[in-house]
Amino acid sequence: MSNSIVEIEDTKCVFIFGYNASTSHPIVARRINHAKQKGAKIIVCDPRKIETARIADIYAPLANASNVAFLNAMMNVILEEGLQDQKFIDEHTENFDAFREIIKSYTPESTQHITGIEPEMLREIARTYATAETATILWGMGVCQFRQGVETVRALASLAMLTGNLGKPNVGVNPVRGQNNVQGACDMGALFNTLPGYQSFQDPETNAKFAQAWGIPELNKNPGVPLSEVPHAVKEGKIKAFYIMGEDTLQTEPDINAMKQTFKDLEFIIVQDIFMTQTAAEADVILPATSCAEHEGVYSAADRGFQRFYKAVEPVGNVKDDWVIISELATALGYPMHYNNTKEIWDELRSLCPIYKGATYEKMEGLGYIQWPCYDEGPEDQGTQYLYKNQIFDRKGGKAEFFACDWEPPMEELSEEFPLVLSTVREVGHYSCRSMTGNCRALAALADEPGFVQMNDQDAKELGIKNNDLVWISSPRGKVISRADVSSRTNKGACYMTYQWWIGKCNELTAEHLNPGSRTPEYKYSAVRIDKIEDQNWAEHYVVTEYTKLKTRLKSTALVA
Ligand SMILES: Nc1nc2c(c(=O)[nH]1)N[C@H]1C(S)=C(S)[C@@H](COP(=O)(O)OP(=O)(O)OC[C@H]3O[C@@H](n4cnc5c(=O)[nH]c(N)nc54)[C@H](O)[C@@H]3O)O[C@H]1N2
Ligand SMILES: Nc1nc2c(c(=O)[nH]1)N[C@H]1C(S)=C(S)[C@@H](COP(=O)(O)OP(=O)(O)OC[C@H]3O[C@@H](n4cnc5c(=O)[nH]c(N)nc54)[C@H](O)[C@@H]3O)O[C@H]1N2
Ligand SMILES: [Mo]
Repeated sequence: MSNSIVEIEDTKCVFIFGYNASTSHPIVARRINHAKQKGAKIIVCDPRKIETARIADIYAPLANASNVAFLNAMMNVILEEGLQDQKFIDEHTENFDAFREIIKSYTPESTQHITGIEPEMLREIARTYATAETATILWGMGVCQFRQGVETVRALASLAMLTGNLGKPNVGVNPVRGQNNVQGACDMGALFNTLPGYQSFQDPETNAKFAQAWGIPELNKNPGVPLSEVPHAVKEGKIKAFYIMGEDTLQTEPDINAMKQTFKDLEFIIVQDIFMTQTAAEADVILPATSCAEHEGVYSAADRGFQRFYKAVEPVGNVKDDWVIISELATALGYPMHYNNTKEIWDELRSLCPIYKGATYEKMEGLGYIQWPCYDEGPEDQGTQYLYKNQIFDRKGGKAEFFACDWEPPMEELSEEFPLVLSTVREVGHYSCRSMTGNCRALAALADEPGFVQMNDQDAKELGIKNNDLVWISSPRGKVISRADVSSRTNKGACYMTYQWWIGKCNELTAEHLNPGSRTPEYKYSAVRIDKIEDQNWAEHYVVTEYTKLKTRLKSTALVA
């Protein structure tokens, strides 16, 4: 995020694009509510009428997978009506003319057949965002989980640049990242192509710095394999073993039936987790780790903020902290790795990464919150609340680069056999692969297998499906059972499943269609069909039987392990 979560409250316009805060991040949703109370305009662009849409000044139910067309049209209006910040554009940006050339043809009228949005509403949105004294953009997986995910992010950045909404408080481009520490995983270099602190192992000086600290001649200069390309590398025989740490691959990766084949082709699988998951049940070796309540460390929040967390309870059983397991494994492999505590690891990190250097354990003591970059160890440097101060950007010459591209349709096409869009999303009561929340009795009592498929009431009526009926959902890749959640809050022609369910597992339906830049799968667009089940008693019984079988299998595997 360029700016901070606390700043959301003090902006004059919150532009929410493909992000469902009240479900995914309730504490961010509170900030949005406070902004509304303080008089900010709220704009929501989402094909579903999400909670925040109810308090929005303007709610645009844009068509699934129309993001780039929508944003191009919005920027077209801003330019057409002269609402841009020309001074900012002239002084702090590049590539404006080429950008303008592409945007020119995307009028609200010419894009309506793609976005489904009335031209007058689109104009109103453009005016509201562009004329606000300060405006912030919040986005989420409704942007990233598309073939044009990277392009949409760049379009959103261009929108902020066009209106000068960067480099000051209460504005900015703000991807409100998913998990409590997904930002941290990236900050620490848990990516296939960077070192900690977003440094390049291909840069000779950086490479030498790390090699010296770790006592080796040189770091491998070749990038690794991105997670979503592992199945291909396995198929080609380039990967034979898979060490999975804190991921339930057989639940959360797309096209699970293909992934099951990948697991068969692998010679050796290690899983390091805190629960017996479907993935762990397939492992040759399980390394049981402590949970977040049983260890301490540092998280990075979505707005670059480091915060320490502390051990709350003593671990039970034969479990170790993740960092201890990694150290012992490295040592067993012939590279002696030893740390006495997490502070030693953190201090090593700080010594190697200039942007984290000043974020000491002392500053983060208690509820201390230090946002990177924080260069200086002295007490004056308390980190960076917002990026690009004085409109100086992280490119050579310090100018931001405009970007525009043409809208492209999603990778999968609807057909007579599979006429509905399936978009997969989150629900408030369960978390990702559900290993944690599914093992919590109170939460399971609120919602349980096989989960729900949200569908539009008119679509349901045409199919003869009633609210709470069990139904079959099929795609070219698989078929699963789910329970219909019928309402008018979802758009006609689309349905929505959450990816938490083990029996109603939507990833049997999704495809491994990747955005070429980020390698993120197009989880938000698959072609499916929904079929009514005549014998509901049989279906209820089927769900209970399958769920019991799965739980029994996981339990007995855990006992053997
Ligand atoms: N309770 C709970 N909270 C969670 C999680 C969880 O599993 N459970 N998961 C966490 C994780 S890992 C993440 S990444 C975050 C994600 O949090 P969010 O980004 O909120 O994720 P989603 O609900 O997947 O998608 C956001 C919205 O995108 C909309 N959308 C779908 N298609 C389009 C489109 O074409 N255009 C636009 N503009 N919008 C579209 C969907 O309707 C949805 O409301 O949540 C985190 N928080
Ligand atoms: N169809 C569809 N699929 C999706 C998505 C979608 O929108 N639609 N969203 C995608 C996104 S954004 C994400 S982030 C992924 C999330 O997918 P995953 O990363 O697979 O799911 P999580 O539930 O976050 O947790 C992974 C595992 O970490 C374990 N764990 C928890 N704490 C610890 C710990 O301290 N140490 C260790 N070693 N393990 C621990 C949990 O028990 C769990 O098994 O799913 C992706 N899959
Ligand atoms: Mo995520």
